[in-house]
Amino acid sequence: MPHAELSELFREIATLSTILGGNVFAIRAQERVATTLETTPEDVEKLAKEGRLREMPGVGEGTAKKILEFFQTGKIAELEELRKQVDPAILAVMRVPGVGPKKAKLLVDELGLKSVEDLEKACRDQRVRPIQGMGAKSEEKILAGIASMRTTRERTPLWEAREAAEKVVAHLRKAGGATEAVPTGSLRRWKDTVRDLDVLTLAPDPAKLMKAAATLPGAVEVLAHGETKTSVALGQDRFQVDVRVVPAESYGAALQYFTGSKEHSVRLRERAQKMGLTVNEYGVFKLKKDGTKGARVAGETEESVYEALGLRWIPPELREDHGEIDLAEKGLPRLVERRDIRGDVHAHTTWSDGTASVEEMARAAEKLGYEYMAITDHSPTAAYAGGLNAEKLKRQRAEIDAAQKKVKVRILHGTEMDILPDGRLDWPDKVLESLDFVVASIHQISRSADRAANTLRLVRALEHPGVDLIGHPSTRRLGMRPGLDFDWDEVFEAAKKHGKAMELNSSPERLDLDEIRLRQAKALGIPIFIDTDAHAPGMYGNIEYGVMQARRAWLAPGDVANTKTWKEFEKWLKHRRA
Ligand code: DGT
Ligand code: CA
Ligand code: CA
Ligand code: ZN
Repeated sequence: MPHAELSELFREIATLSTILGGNVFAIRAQERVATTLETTPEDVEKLAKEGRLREMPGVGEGTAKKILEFFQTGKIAELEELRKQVDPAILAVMRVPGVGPKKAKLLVDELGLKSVEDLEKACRDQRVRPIQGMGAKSEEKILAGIASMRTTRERTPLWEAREAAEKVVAHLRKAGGATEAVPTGSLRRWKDTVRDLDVLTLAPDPAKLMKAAATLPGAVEVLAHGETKTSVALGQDRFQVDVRVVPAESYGAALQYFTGSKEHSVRLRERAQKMGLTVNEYGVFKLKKDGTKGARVAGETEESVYEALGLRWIPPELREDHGEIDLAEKGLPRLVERRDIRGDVHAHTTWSDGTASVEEMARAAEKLGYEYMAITDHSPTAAYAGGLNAEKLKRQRAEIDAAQKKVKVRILHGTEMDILPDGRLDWPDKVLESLDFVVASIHQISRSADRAANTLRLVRALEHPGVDLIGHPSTRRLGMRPGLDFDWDEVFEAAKKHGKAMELNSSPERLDLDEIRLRQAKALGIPIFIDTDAHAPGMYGNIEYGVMQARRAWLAPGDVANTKTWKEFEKWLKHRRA
């Protein structure tokens, strides 16, 4: 099994050695090791433990030592040393397509570049062509490379941004000495996708913090570098990270300001004005008669900022100017919380494309304190996902009965059944009647189908008495493809008419229904199940994403069907089936 991380480290050794003019044969050897690690069928860590690393092609004594070092310490000292010796500007310039390590070093050395922007300017000013081996053509090519590298996707899925943020925060604490480092902006507000990452920090040595920000691992370009703000582009996608450092006394005000949303903050400032106050990222201040700023009244904590404006603290996920500010005078309505969730009704096992058994999934649900859970493996048409046939479904029931004897959590035997392109269902009625819970989902996507056909597909499924819940209704995959085009009014009307529920699929790749549709469904009184579509026990934890999105849509516990106790839920199911 390939070891991607180690492979990348060896590739980095080769690249850095090339820049530093290392021995060509030694460099080739490192590259070979990188390729081996990238493609090996062996478990490298196991080989290391058993002292068998040298059985891998191209791995000699020196390499084996480095691999062992990596497993023991998490790093390779030689690589750390090389990283120190190489000018980060060279690494940044190397990310321009068509610019290799040697050319990057030449350009940086000859032109004193600090960033890709400097290189861009040098090309425009025709300062590259006089360099030995370069010409007018080279300038053109470099400019084209820079342009292509700047065309990136607009928004990044929240889960990816959160993963990046975790690394950024760890680096700023470790290398920058940050005492506080928190992601703000849309990420803190749990928006399903974010444009960029805004990190706010406190640090005893702000210059050191800014330097750490400029040298974030994976940074391909430093976009801005100042005393209080540094911005970099990370990775191939050039995901932008803005890092700010503020004085401790304005931390709360800055946290509020950079969390936004802009609309929320604008509304907050209007309120301040009426109270004879003014708010900015440094604090809340008295407003003097002549309109200038007077004494500071709050700012150290976020709570103090809201308090100075006569408000209770507002959770970030609600800060979108949807009426939260006026309500926060007296207290916001009680919205759904993680602890309200009493069961997860969408999960897969090894019977189809999950990684764990029925019992393992049930135990994981039980550990979360759930009263009930449903096993919903795929139906026959979903062959690519190991869809079950009727015979297997029967055997699965036996396994569920056996598992039920060992756990307290109530296990429902369900299915996630494909809704076929014409709206027919993948299981015959007789099978549906034998199941405890039926999720119906669209998986095969036909881009040629139009809005009317898509709508009919869902409406037909909603009309069928055997269906309880529509899974990931829009079919969107964040950062990959938008949802299908539906007439949502018609879809929700059918759900309402037939007493069906709609899913908020908490898989961070989906988060489907989205906020807007959730509000629409809530207004119509359509029950929403927040579930995870877990394919492994650890994935039940994704419920947090769903709950936060539900809160952004202002769903209360009563709007969410799986806040019901098992008794209530059982009644609901019986009533539906009667
Ligand atoms: P996005 O587009 O996903 O990055 O969304 P945000 O909300 O993270 O937006 P961003 O990164 O432009 O700014 C972060 C926060 O900083 C924003 O939520 C509020 C604050 N902010 C930025 N620019 C302005 C501005 O011009 N006026 C106000 N009032 N606030 C701003
Ligand atoms: Ca942002
Ligand atoms: Ca920003
Ligand atoms: Zn599923």
